[in-house]
Amino acid sequence: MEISRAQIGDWINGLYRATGADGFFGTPFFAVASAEDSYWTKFKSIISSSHWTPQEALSIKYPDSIARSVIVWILPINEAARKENRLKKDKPSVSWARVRSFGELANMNMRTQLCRLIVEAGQAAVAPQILMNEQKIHFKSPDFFTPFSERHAAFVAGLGTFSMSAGLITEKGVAHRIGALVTDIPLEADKRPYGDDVFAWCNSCGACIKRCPASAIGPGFKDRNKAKCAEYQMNVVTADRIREYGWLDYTLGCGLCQTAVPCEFKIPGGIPSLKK
Ligand code: B12
Ligand code: SF4
Ligand code: SF4
Repeated sequence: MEISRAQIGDWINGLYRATGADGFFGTPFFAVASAEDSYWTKFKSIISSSHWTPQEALSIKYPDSIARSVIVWILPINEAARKENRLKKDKPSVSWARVRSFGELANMNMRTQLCRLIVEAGQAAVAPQILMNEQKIHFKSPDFFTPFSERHAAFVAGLGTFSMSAGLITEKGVAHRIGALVTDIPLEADKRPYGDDVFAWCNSCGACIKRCPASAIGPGFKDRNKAKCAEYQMNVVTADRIREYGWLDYTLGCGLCQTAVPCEFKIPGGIPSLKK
């Protein structure tokens, strides 16, 4: 069976309901990047020489397959969780933290199941985030990068651009989670409506700087302090987690910079001028 783009869309929509992701997220949308896009090799110098190209990721499980496409989906965070988080000034709301902890489990199941459906239909597919978990690869201070950045994959697929807060601004805004997989299915790649402008959809309004309780965002992306953001989430947000949230083990997140900002659920208006 030849797997079409329409079939991929049907599977994503089906899994969105089957995994319970529909309890945490709005309707998903997806796009395709070519596995041969020149950005994948550029990321070896922009991010790290250890960042996987699609071929390197696919070869981990399927050494004889040729990577053709990277499928990337966006799960916009549901309005109720966004609304509740908008009111918060220090820590994430309970419903935002639920999305981070348990919505991401549904997203993990979407990654696993979509790969399984593709493999069952006779093609190869791997989800880099699952490979990283299997290999117990975790991000480390001070650079906080992993061997496959799903935000960068979404950028290459034409789904959105980076921003002052570091979040990826899509046509449905910055408050979302991402999933990605690499496959040997030859799908037509989507165009990037923003060309190569990495920060095109951020209007540099600075609202995210004011929202950040950890002072981890500055006017240029080099001013971002990932360690402050991570420490805030790991130490301050979780300090009284049983009483405030009621569950253990899973990350609670924060995301104040992704709510009550002009890019929360749309591309913000204004003229882009981010200091790079
Ligand atoms: C490590 C990590 C973190 C770390 C560090 C985050 C950070 N700021 O980099 C910590 C723990 C702090 C963190 C926090 C959060 N995270 Co996090 N995290 C990741 C993880 C696991 C890896 C990210 C990675 O490898 N990045 C690579 C580095 C290089 O990216 P970067 O430094 O941001 O990239 C910059 C440069 O490359 C620069 N750049 C410079 N030159 C060029 C040139 C070109 C051509 C390009 C394209 C870019 C570029 O642009 C980028 C933006 O400034 C991903 C999952 C994944 N596997 O992708 C999730 C992920 C990025 N996190 C996510 C989320 C939602 C969050 C939080 C909101 C927590 C929450 N859920 O409440 C916060 C938001 C923090 C923020 N301001 O963005 C989502 C992002 C979705 C979105 N809306 O953008 C992801 C994709 C998880 C997912 N699957 O959905 N996270
Ligand atoms: S709040 Fe403003 S400056 Fe920050 S990411 Fe959104 S559009 Fe860009
Ligand atoms: S997630 Fe929270 S701590 Fe991290 S940059 Fe955004 S607002 Fe700041």
